[in-house]
Amino acid sequence: MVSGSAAFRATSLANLLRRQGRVVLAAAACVLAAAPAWAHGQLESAQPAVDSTVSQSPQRVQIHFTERLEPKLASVSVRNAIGQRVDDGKPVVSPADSRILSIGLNPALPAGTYRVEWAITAVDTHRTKGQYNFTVKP
Ligand SMILES: [Cu+2]
Repeated sequence: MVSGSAAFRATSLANLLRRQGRVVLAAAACVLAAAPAWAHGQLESAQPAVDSTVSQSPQRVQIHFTERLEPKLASVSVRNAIGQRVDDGKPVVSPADSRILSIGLNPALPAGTYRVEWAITAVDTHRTKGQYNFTVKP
């Protein structure tokens, strides 16, 4: 026959194990969330290319990501050296390939360095962001 206190101890142990199980699960989730950057939507390539110099004003900035994007949660902006936006404010995720995000630019950008800032949520729900420059030098 199990005494009251033994039963209590057994219950406590079971609760402790359950709690530790949750801690282990939470830790595993953290490790997964902190998985290497390649597991999330990262910039794969861009036109104009990252840190490139182009001789003609581009009509659009187009970024290829490593993962498919949630179109409603994708943003990108392009600013000149004094922080003014030079894009049309309408980021587009390609209907044909949801890894491609683009935005139109003002016509005939003057010579200068432009900063592209992007923020996306991949279909795996992970949000990533980044920025890079390109230079127009006719
Ligand atoms: Cu991810």
